[in-house]
Amino acid sequence: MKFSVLSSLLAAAVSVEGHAIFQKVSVNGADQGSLTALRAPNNNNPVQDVTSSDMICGQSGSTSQTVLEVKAGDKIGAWYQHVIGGEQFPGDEDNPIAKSHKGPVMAYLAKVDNAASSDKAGLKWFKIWEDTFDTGSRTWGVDNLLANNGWVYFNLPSCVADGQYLLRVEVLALHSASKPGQAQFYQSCAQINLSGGGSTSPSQTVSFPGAYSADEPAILTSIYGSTGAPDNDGKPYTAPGPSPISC
Ligand SMILES: *[C@@H]1O[C@H](CO)[C@@H](O)[C@H](O)[C@H]1NC(C)=O
Ligand SMILES: [Cu+2]
Repeated sequence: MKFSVLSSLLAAAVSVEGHAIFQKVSVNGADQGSLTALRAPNNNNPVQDVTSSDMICGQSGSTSQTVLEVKAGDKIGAWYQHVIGGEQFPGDEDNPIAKSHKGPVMAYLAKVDNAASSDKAGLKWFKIWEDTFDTGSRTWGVDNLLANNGWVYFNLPSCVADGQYLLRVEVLALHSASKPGQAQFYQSCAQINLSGGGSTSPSQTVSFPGAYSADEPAILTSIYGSTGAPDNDGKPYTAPGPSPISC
């Protein structure tokens, strides 16, 4: 029947687009509300060109006027969901992100003059946290995001200098990454004003775009082991970009 062929094609088309958007922040468990303090894309399509300026905070979408007041060491939550608001439809199995989308989750900071208005281009980024791949349990950062209903948690470093920053949180989905240009990057930036910090201004920084290359082993890679499972064959995985700073 033509109709059932068409509907199964449509179902397949929807299921391969199990993308996601970082759309909400929490500070020490306090949910700040949809898109508050965020520069976020307004659709859930991934960035796949590592040379694109969309690598910074995602495709251009909304920019909040809010800057969050945070303290060094605060526990930050970044909430990913399939579309803005959560599920695309009731019972959406690709919420918060399609289960196929294995890969690391990372967080970076860049100092800015004014978190609400400074240009996102030309900043000096340093990594503060990453959740990559655990060889023991064979689970990815994205598996922890899935287990927490889309929330990713990390602490702000205790030692960085006070001031305003963009906080970039990134999911790198590697399910199709064995082909060039098929790794999927999902990121937004939160606007923060940090106080109670230390004196560290990391000197080793990277640029976005620029930090990543399309053909580096962290990005052009097959995560499927000999059984076909997305378990990196039990081998360690090193995320792209620098190592997180330590305080
Ligand atoms: C950032 O936080 C500091 C310390 O609380 C405060 O003095 C300053 O006014 C804040 N800056 C902005 C732009 O909110
Ligand atoms: Cu996707």
